[in-house]
Amino acid sequence: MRMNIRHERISVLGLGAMGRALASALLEAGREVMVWNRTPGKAGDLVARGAREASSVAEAIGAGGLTVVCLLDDASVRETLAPAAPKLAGATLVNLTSGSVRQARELTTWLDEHGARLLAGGIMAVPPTIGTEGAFILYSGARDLFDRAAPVLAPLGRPHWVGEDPGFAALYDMAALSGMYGMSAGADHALTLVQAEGGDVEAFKREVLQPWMEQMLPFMVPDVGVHEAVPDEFNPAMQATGLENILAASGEAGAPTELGGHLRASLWRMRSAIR
Ligand code: FVH
Repeated sequence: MRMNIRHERISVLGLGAMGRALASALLEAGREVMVWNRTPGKAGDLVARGAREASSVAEAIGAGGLTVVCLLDDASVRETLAPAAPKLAGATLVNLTSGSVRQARELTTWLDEHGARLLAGGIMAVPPTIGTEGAFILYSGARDLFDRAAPVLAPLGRPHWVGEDPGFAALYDMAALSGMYGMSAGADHALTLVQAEGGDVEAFKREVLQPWMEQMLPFMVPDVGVHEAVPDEFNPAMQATGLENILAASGEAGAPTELGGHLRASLWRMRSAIR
């Protein structure tokens, strides 16, 4: 059984945009890197920089260190690992493929049945920011595993453990993405509204929207559904009325009005609850 993580050695399964960025950052940090990708021909520059290319998944997993998995989705992870199942005993896998809470828990169980351990992950970065100061990676799973793996993985981005439950990295990853997409949707709606009324979209974006969003970020109400957590300065009636104004202005301009639907319901619910 390979129970010790050899800190200098790491395999990366998957050489898409993210897998290549991960392998590159690990090489940069002086790790001994082995790579594998379903479609050959993507390892060229990494090999030129010192990576070794595995001819099979089993070879990459058997190389002796951590195996980072970064594929398209859970189905591709299962498809990739299944043929190597007999070789999994004693291996430690770090799955940085995006997926759901249930998928992370089920993968942990499946690996456990094959004598392998999983540290589940969620990447809070994009390929060009891997290894840069702002990048961080969520991990969940056994704390001892995280403590041993974190120094090996640190060159990818600040390691941040979010709990023993293997599903929690996926949970926080998805929730954070939801917040990001909400902001993007809000920004997109704002620009649509300005454009619909003939405003200068570029100037609005640069001079108003961006500084406004930056100023407001620290004041975002984390969960408008949790009534006990409503801060004093957050008056739900005022917020709900403000949102109604935005929706009315959008309707007048012919811009979409669906965006605030979920928030509108939450705000009015909150208003009734604290009346
Ligand atoms: N790129 C990003 O900005 C985000 C940032 C946050 C985290 N995500 C997640 O990272 C996973 C990989 O994303 P990616 O950007 O590397 O994705 P692609 O460039 O499309 O590469 C996909 C790799 O997956 C391989 N693959 C696909 N299907 C299979 C399969 N059935 N069996 C084996 N491998 C498979 C693919 O191989 P190939 O097509 O070259 O043969 C690529 O290596 C992802 O979960 C993001 O959500 C990235």
